[in-house]
Amino acid sequence: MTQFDLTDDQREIQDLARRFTADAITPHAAEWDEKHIFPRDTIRVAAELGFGAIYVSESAGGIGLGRLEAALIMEAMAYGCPSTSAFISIHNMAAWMIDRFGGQGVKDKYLPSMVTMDRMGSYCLTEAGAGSDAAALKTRAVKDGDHYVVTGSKQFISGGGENEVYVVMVRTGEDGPKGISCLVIEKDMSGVSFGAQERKLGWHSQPTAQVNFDGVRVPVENLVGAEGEGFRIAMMGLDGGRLNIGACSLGGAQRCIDEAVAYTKDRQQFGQSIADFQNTQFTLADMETELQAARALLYMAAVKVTENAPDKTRFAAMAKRIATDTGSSVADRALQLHGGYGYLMDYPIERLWRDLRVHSILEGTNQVMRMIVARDMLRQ
Ligand code: FAD
Ligand code: 2MC
Repeated sequence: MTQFDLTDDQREIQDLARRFTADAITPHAAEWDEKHIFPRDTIRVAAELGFGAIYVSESAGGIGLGRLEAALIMEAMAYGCPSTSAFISIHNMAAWMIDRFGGQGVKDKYLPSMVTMDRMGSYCLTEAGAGSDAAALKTRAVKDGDHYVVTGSKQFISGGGENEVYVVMVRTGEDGPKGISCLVIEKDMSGVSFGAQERKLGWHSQPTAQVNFDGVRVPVENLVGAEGEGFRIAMMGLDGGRLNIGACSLGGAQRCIDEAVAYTKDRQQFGQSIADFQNTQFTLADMETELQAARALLYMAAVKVTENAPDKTRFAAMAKRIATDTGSSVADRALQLHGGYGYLMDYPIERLWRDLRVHSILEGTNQVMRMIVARDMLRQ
């Protein structure tokens, strides 16, 4: 084993995730996409393997692995369905925030059922007026005895309307990042309501909706971290979330490459297989080279986040940016190599193309990723 290889344990978890994907995800993903089916039962089976709490501590019921292992799992599941894999990633992010920063009360209340994914978790940062400028959020939580009273609205929430647990960034103090806190809010609390399901280009196997809070009374015990720490907690959650979204692009793009290799060997034009054209070969070679380069950076960034390295945020941002842009570009070239058939739903490429597209936008746009990288470079 060299320093660039996965360990035996990492290969084992990767194999487990690949087998699960081949059995339970890949055969169904096209139908989930076409009919907009949210595969709750399959997701619960993923949780039985520990994939609902990959980096939640073992003491809280998670499997306590690192971020590289999480990336391997997300990448493997995205080979079958990037949308479902990303949904599980967001749940992991929400569960980790509770485990890492919550008090014993909030952990005991939510983590056992989140680990099994009997209750699924959403991450609520974005608002209509606060997207890239997340610290401008306005959802307000005002203390009233042993409760916070929460009023406001979160936009684009993955799992919105379906999930049971919402990890919500709210304003408890001054304007800007220092006035933000993190609260766990339940679907069934009085005053919680949801917008209509959004109609999207991709990510059809998971719901997305606005989440509204109208005077919701939330026990003070549901505060995660101290008042004013919410923005930092949200950003630390995203360091890992961004790796996972990048890994979802790697997995989806790998599938595109494998499909393109098989298709171009099989498809005959001008009396030969289209894989015999140098254009096809150079295109495949570039797809493979660029994806491997993105994967190498993402795995390195994942190790840095596990080890809490000082430059982990910069590396997570670089990795998210390159993995998601490369993933989409690989999917696009795979579609081109399939010709007209790539555009049809009979082949998986168009679904993967649609699913990967949003990865350059959410969990921080790729412009925001560049902002994070450049700010860190110029700070030094
Ligand atoms: P804007 O911030 O309005 O950006 C518009 C454009 O301006 C972008 O190209 C952006 O890069 C650019 N831009 C903005 N500021 C700058 C700048 N300073 N410099 C250069 N360019 C800039 N959010 C959650 O909290 N939880 C979720 O579960 C969640 N799930 C999502 C699921 C889906 C399907 C989608 C589409 C979004 C989801 N989001 C979620 C929201 C997502 O994180 C935001 O859409 C994203 O952060 C961008 O915010 P915005 O859409 O308001 O775009
Ligand atoms: N880890 C720890 N702390 C962090 C951090 C990180 N990764 N990033 C920022 N902070 C701290 C930072 O150190 C600062 O604290 P202090 O003043 O004590 O030094 C504080 O947080 C404020 O940070 P900034 O000054 O950088 O805040 P600013 O408002 O300038 O912008 C920016 C930060 C643009 C990076 C942030 O708003 C951002 O990431 N925007 C994109 C929003 C986003 O990613 N949304 C995703 C929603 S989730 C989603 O899409 C899903 C699908 C789930």
